[in-house]
Amino acid sequence: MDGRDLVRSIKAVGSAGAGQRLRTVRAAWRRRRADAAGLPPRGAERARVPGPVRSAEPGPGGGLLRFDRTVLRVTVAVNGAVFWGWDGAEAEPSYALAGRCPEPDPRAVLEPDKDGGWRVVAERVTVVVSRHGEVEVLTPGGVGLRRDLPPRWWEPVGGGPARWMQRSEVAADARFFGLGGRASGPRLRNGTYRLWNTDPGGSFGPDDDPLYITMPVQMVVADAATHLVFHDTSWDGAVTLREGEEGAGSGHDRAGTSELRMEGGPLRCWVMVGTPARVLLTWASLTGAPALPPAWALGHHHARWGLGGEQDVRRIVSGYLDHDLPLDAVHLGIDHYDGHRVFTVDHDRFPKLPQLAEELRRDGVRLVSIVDPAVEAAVGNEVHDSGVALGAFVRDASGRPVEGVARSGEAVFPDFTDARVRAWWGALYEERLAQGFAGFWHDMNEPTSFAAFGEPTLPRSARHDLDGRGGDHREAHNVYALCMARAAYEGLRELSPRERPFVFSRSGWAGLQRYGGTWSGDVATGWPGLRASLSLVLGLGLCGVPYSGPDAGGFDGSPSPELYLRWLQLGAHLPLFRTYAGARAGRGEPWEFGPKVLEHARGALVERRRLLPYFMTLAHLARRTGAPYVRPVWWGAPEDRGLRDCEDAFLLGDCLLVAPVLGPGVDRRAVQLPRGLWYDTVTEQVYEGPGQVLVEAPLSRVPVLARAGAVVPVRGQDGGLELEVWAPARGRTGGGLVVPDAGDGWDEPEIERYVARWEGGRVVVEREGEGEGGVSEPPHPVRIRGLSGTRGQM
Ligand code: NBV
Repeated sequence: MDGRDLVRSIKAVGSAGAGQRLRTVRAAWRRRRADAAGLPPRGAERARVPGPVRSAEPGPGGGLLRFDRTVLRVTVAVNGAVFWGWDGAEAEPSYALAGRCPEPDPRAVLEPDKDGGWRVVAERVTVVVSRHGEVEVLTPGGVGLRRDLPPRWWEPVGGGPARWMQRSEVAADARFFGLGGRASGPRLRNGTYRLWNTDPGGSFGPDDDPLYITMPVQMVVADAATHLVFHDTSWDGAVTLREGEEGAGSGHDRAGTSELRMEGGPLRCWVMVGTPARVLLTWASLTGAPALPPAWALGHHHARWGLGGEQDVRRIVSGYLDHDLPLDAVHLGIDHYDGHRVFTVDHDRFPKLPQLAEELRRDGVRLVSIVDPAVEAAVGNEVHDSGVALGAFVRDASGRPVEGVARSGEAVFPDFTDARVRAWWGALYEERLAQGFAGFWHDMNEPTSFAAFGEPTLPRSARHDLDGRGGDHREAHNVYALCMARAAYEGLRELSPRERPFVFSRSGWAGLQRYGGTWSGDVATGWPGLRASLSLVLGLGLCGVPYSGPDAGGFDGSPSPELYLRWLQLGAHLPLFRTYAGARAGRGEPWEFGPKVLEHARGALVERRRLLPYFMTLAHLARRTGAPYVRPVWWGAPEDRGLRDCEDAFLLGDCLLVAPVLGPGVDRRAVQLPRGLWYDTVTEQVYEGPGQVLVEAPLSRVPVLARAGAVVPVRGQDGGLELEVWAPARGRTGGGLVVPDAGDGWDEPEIERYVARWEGGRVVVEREGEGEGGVSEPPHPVRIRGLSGTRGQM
């Protein structure tokens, strides 16, 4: 075990009682024994490289290249993405892909290239394979974006999965993003990033890596183009990144490098090229559209570990009402379970949960339930017994259910990679719906099993169904939570067909967005934690998971009033907006931090409610286009290198730029602006980008700037939809999309398109595509802002 594992286990187990501690010692031994018996030792290995190419076999969208010691399949799909798989690997089966793999592009043809190599020329990308198996991806204009050197394999002499390594080079100016949720980003610095979903145990800060969601998805942003590369294998691995260096005109640039080492699994990858928006559109067409949350899930949530009981929930809700603070959901954690057992209720403390849920719903507040995958291993526990009858739990190599440890004690773990188990588990949410819960918070699903030493998860030798293929935990681990989310999503679709499922999950993998979102997990209370929580949201969005947000206030401590407020102000501008109170902290309610914080927190909460139609529009656009709500400031101008390195601000959709305060004692801050005119949404001062400007950031708010010409749908005083339109620059037009949403259900709303332009001395806003001349009066009240035109300090 490495030092980090030890620290993790001590942190995770530290607070437990003597009985639990003993269980974790026993479980750690069991785990070790299971792996010793169930996993053959690695032994001697044979190294292999492709060798020279021998022949080519053109096929739809590309073809097969036969090398001395391997076969390479290259295919360009109709969505413009390129797939290649070594050793003949095909794109399916895959846990990342949504449904069927896209058809090959019939126009893309394999043809001979120079020096005995081959190439496939397609509309958006050219792929060149050298005769020794180097694979290069170029823009249609012929600029190189990525060069993969011939891969290497190490095969156990006695048979078994081969380890492999793929080294790639990217442009000297390229920057790396993604790899799932990383706390030190969003720009990924030089270093090694492990690909193994991990509960850091206790809380984490910017230096902790890996965390709950890892995925072999890199977004690489360079002057020539942006590309996303996905190595479709769920095995344990690590990526070492090194940014390149430019030789300042000397012509001696050093390329950036990425070196991926995997413990097993197919060596196959997808690459998509274009603008960031185009790349994520292609990615979403491959891995699935992000699930649409119900409107209430875009409101304000409050969670507390250590809830007393129903009275405590009522106290929280009336606290919000009495202080005139918007609240949309309260989350019940493991302490509402009976003895920490999933799908149960502690009836002493929550005697009438369905009634409570009903009452709260009348006040517009939903209840969200935590759901842990671990099932107490006790005969008489209904979930356990029905699971045993089905053979639902993960087994060891000798066929016995693997016993780990969870809060409830000794526990077994459903094998979500088995379709029958997913159906059984999904049906269990009926009990939750009957209790009145409207949403689901998946926790501990890396999966975490407490252990006194070693990794706090299942043994690597544990057997999984892997949808009929059969395999072990080395392959199933990283997709465990993804499959759990699928089970919940599909179960809820059946149980409650008229409602949009609301599921968010601590762990996950590529494709998680199909079923729901995620949150920061146990981010450490402190300013570094606040910064880390923004990094996670940005990075996950670039990997195709657009719905996430931090636990405002942090997981493990009592934030200072200032930190709490700044975190809340950040959260108010992120998709999942949840305040959180840890087990040993205060209650994390806005009125706990004094009258000044209360007043400013109210400002942030009210503003979030006002922006709800905008968030809903962004949710619809994410579903249709894969574009995250929260985007790095370089989103529309990835070639602007100054923006590429900016990590302390973000774009919220096309209209707003949010510059959160990430440190103490701040009352103004520098903001890196993309090109164009931007209005401070409070003072209406106007700034011109590109460039850096200084804006006011008093304790009462974080700076939010609106792009000139933006049409922002907001909630008016009467609750109806209004258009807040920011005057376009003189001589220019503006506009935007609005998606009016019914709040829940599956009716497809019509997308409204608006255009804003100057007519004489006034700004006119029209709806496009309707009425005479193809335009009509907007069906919503319009408020024009930014007419004063005062120039801000540059
Ligand atoms: O359910 C308790 C906590 C939860 O509040 C938190 O959000 C999770 O990330 N949970 C972790 C379990 C912690 C067990 C040590």
